Amino acid sequence: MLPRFPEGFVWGTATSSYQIEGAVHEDGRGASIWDSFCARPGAIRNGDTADVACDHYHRWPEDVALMAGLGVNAYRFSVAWPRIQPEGRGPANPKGLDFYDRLVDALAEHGIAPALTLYHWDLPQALQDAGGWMNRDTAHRFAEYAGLVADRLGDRVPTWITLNEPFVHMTEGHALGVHAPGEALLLDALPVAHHLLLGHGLAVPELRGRTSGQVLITNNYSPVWTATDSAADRAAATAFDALQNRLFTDPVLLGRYPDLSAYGVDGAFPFVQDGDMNVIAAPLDGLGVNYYSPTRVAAPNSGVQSGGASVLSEVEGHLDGTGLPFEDAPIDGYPVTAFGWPVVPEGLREMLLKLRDRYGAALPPILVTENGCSVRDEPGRPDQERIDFLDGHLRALHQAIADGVDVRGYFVWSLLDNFEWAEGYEQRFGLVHVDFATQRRTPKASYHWLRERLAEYR
Ligand code: PNW
Repeated sequence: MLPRFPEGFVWGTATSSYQIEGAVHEDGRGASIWDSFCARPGAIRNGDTADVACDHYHRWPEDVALMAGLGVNAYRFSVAWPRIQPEGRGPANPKGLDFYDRLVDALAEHGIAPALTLYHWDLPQALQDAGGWMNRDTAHRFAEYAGLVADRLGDRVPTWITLNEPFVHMTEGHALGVHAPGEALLLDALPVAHHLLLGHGLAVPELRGRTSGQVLITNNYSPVWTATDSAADRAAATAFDALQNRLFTDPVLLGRYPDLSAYGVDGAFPFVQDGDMNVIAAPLDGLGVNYYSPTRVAAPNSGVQSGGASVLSEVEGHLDGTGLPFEDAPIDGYPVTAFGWPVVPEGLREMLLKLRDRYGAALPPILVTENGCSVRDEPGRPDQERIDFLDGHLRALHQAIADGVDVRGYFVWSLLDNFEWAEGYEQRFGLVHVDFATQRRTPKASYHWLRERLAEYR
């Protein structure tokens, strides 16, 4: 039996538009950068695309019923910007809004509170053609889009998340080129970080004017461990921590960029204009925390074997010779997921305590907006690994709450097996199995386990 969580705790599952919806040509949806990226030969494992994905665009009533059966009281999903503004600008496409309108109402009928993410990486291709997030104008386009969505749904959505994991979007999409839009700019991608943050900051007042819901940003966090206690390895860990855990949080909570001098960046960013940092630091009602695993780093050229679990290890080959001030180091002694990510439940508690210690009174209440693991899909393989993962992380989370961290909710990534970006359909994160040939959904053992746990709270 799990320890008891506070009264009113938010329990949910999470998904994102591009990973589940499919129906990429329907009801006036425009192209997104992920449609283009998937069409690049070799970009996605097995040549998979998300043209159909989980066909959630048509099967959403069944998916809502699955959540109702699970007993969650919240659902985190994202809106596909190209459904709302097919060209990334101009008036809203009513059919695009209608889809989310119906979804939100159906959720309400089952007592499931929507947590709406405005941007989970699916930029309209038309905006990419105009420079994408390298172009400052995209930040203004994002704020306009946020207003259009809130015009329609502001009265019924209690939780708004501006951006999902801008760190991964910047790094994998714009610095390393393994995600859409497939740009490999390395540190020259820094303007992307600023324009994403500016878009977030500009969107906040647009939302405030149209909803009384809470407004958050979601970042992915990873406690950074140092390979050894040497001064060089500790410096490497500090440098990576600034990138992974601070670049998208310090500006939002403290109104300034972290020290990036280890990267040869002096902080006089030419792309920062007067007043930007005030816009970016608009007060928030909460912070979304996605947690998967810790990262272990060493000083560059220390010859350590890769094998950690992070943006870093996933793209290790891309880092050779880049002159970055850190190197990925393996984390041994823990079970690993199908992705190869080590399972370190206490890392969630460690990260939450670090956030509290680092930001103190500037840290708003936390929602854990993603946590979960991929398990190999083998006939007869029990889903015990996911059960153990969730059980361990929920215990660590409970401990962090007992330590005094103000955590208000927890969302499992993910409701369904889905399109796992560059990994295609091979990595299965779902509580519910999806047979992509037939679209048949089958709840896994972890779904039933979580349903029983949630029933204990009712
Ligand atoms: C998140 N890392 O991405 C995303 O928000 C989801 O869309 C995704 O499906 C999920 O996690 C599982 O991957 C991440 O390398 C991508 O540390 C990479 C990392 C972490 C999160």
